[in-house]
Amino acid sequence: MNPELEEIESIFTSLQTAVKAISNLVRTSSLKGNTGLEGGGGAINVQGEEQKKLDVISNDVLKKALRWTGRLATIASEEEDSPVQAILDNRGNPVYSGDVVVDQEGQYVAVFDPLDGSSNIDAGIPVGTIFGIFQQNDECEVNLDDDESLNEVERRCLQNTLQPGKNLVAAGYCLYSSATTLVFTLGCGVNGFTLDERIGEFVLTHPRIVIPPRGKIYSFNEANRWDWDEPLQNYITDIQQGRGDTKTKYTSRYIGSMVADVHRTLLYGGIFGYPADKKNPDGKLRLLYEAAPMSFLVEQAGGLATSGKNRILDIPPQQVHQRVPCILGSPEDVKEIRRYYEATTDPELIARCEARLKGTVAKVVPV
Ligand code: FDP
Repeated sequence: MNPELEEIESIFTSLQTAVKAISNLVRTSSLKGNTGLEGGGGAINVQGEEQKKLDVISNDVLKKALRWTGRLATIASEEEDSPVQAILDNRGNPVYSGDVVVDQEGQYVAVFDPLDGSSNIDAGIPVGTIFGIFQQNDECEVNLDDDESLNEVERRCLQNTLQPGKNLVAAGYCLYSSATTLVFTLGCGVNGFTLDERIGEFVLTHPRIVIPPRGKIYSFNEANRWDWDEPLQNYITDIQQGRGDTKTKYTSRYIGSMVADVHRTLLYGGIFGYPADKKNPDGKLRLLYEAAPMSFLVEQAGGLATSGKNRILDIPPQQVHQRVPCILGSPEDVKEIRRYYEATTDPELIARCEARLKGTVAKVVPV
């Protein structure tokens, strides 16, 4: 481990505690009545999506576990409207923003999707937790000048949070499936640990994960095919018909839970994506706490991650819940698909990609 990162050990200890608890909640949700929608369907998160009971519970579990690590300055989550931070009042007592207690002296920023793929949960399909950790960054280049509605704490909070994925110091996921598997990187390779339920501890089972250089599986929601950008439509047609670089026909696997689809891609190789489509020109996945941490991890395992024309890790987020098209996987497969995007002459697609990289794609909304 990078010696400078020893300090995040306490964050990882808390994360492990949280994902063990979430694993148990997922396994027992039917038995304990934790299936279904929060508030009988009345609970909607900031992105207008219905929240499952387990979305809300998992978010609470993570927040509670990360509280008092003494290392975190800010936390952002899919289930929080805005990043939360603690400040000290003039007597030195913590004043809480949201209901998260974090340390003013904390050096790190945690971003997470507590229960990714939760629309699958009641059918017992694998789901996961995604997380990323940044170092605090007050030098962030996000333009907040014209946003008078933000107070000083909110401004600082947002500046700390809105960092491109290349600034991540750690990232990973926990997959709740036939086994509970924690896969993470501290910026020098990727390791995977399986929860040994007999002793309640994670055991190193997948040391130094390296993604196969080339795969034969593609993983996209093909129902959206006719609304995708043309380069992607052409690429998928070619690999289906054995007209791609390998001259072999690819096969398709799509679970519809990002963590599960990425985990398979990491181990078996191939390509996973949630691209742009006509209705969603920025795709569906969230840049800050889904696409960026997963891209960081995949790159650390020797893979690549792109939004089509741009490296995901270079894209500066402008909003906490900003979406981004995301295609990642084996390096040879991603290089091949990138060629299709690079050859495009579609002015609208080119403009979209350029704007995203410049950080002009979305305006910061008041938190
Ligand atoms: P979910 O909505 O169930 O939380 O990020 C959201 C996500 O799942 C990903 O895990 C998954 O890859 C994707 O959405 C699936 O979306 P589609 O149902 O549109 O394929």
